[in-house]
Amino acid sequence: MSKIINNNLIEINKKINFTKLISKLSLKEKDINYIKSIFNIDNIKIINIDLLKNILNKLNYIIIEEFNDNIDKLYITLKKNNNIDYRPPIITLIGHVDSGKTSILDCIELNNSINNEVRGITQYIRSFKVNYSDNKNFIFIDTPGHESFVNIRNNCIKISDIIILVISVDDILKNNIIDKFINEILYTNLTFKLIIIINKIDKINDFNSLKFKFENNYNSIFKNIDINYDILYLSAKYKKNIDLLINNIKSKFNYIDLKFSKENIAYGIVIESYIDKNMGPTAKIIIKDGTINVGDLILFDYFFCKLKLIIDNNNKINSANPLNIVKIFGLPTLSKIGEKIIILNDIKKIKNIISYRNIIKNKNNLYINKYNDFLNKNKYNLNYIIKTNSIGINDAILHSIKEISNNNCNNININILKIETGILKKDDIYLSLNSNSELLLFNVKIDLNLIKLINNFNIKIKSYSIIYDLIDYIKYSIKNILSLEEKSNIEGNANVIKIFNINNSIIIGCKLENGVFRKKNNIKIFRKDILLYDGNILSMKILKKSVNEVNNNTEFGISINKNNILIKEGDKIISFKEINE
Ligand SMILES: Nc1nc2c(ncn2[C@@H]2O[C@H](COP(=O)(O)OP(=O)(O)OP(=O)(O)O)[C@@H](O)[C@H]2O)c(=O)[nH]1
Ligand SMILES: [Mg+2]
Repeated sequence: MSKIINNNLIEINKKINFTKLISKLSLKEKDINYIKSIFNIDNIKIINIDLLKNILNKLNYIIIEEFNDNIDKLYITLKKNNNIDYRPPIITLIGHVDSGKTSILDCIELNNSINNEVRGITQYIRSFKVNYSDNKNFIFIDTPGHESFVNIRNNCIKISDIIILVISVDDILKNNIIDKFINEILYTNLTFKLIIIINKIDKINDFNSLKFKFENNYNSIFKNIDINYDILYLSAKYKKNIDLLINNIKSKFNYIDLKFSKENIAYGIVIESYIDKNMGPTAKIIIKDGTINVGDLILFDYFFCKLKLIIDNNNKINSANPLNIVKIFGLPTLSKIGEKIIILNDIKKIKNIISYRNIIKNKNNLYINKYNDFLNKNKYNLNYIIKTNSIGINDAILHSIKEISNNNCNNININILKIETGILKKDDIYLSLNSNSELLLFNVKIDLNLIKLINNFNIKIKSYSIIYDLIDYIKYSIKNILSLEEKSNIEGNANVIKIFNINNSIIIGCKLENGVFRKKNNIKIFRKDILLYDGNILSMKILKKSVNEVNNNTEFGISINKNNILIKEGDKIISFKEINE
């Protein structure tokens, strides 16, 4: 159903009842007559979207059909001038982990930024502008190769004029890897020029046979999808054929639409997002059209701000256009990488759009929550609170976790209670305690004051500087639970609700959640994936009566002979059939 969100924001479906629409919009008689005369419609009730769009555009209404495409549509609707200036092309390098993307860009940028990265893995987007003497400027974007960063990569691909797919000689016959990246490109952008780089040619002796193998393989694929591309053979290590690459890029200038107008409504994309020590939430942006000025109102996905400061290469500037990559300040919160931004100096319009987006988001969240409730029954929960130093990392982590959840865990819930960029706070520790969650830190330091708190509460906390290690840890935790389930004939699981330490034994008050507990069972006691106890049950009682078996969600007590002070309320006990049974 189409609906009017408010007076000038309309959510429309495929067909819309025109009479109803204009009555709801309370258009003036003269406007209705105008519409009818222009579009030659008289008695029409249902009109199609395209016609409606034309009509409403003429009346200065904003039409939002698809949530994700708003900015594009707004831009097209509001764009005024024909493009007259030239902007630098945006060139994005994509390719498998370790194919050499960063090394190639290092050769181009001539500063060895690879040394600044932990183990040389790109975990953030890097973008920079190169000026050549013949006034041909390029904007390069380096993307990470790991699967987790697919969303960020897609956002970069979307705005690129030239895409460089880097393939290492080690991977040239790994069709699954190459296909994956080709698909990523093809599904997200259809108006780009493609360059394929085979990198690390210094590693092979028989160059001709390599060339033959690769080209034979991939010519056939590209023939079917009707895409032009050039293949260049490089060695970033020995800086071989870098000039060939630059010339190849320059040769493509004439075939790309690089025009923009400084007068147009400005729109662009967030390429980096982080918290600046002095200025707070900050975004690095690439502008695709128009001019942004200090004081402009800039719309992000769910918030807007007045631009306080624009910095280009450490210099304060008052306005920027597609010739600059700039940092902007004054944001109330962090934006997502890849988020599209638009300058709309109309606070009413901006608020309308944000409220519309929130309506849609809440609607979606409601469904997601319901779905999660449905899925959550009888499952193991792995709860995490994640703090990072970059919003791009958050996206990548969430993406990976989604993949893991889809593929690996039948009855394990990975619950991310919070994923946030910023320092570790007391609140995070309390949340971890109350929700039985593990704290995962990515490039976030722990303040000395908090260490005592963490130790006191026995909070499980892990620090990472490599995203893949963090993801591997989550995978490992899942594997632990799965392997337990598969191998060990689980009979039941219970929660620890109270602990009594008596002499040399420990009595654990439990509540059975699923299955049965038998006195002869072996049990394992876990806190998340950490094994605290593995052994047998000494005695089992319901109230004061000894029993051999417990079932039906009963509360019961067991004693074990080890005074394990680690066990506490909230831990999980799993009972297993005896091995020789
Ligand atoms: N032999 C050889 N090694 C290279 C070449 N180019 C890069 N390498 C090495 O390959 C490794 C990975 O290079 P990177 O440039 O970090 O690869 P990347 O594609 O940016 O990797 P991610 O950012 O993780 O996706 C490093 O150890 C480089 O020194 C080359 O032309 N020849
Ligand atoms: Mg890299």
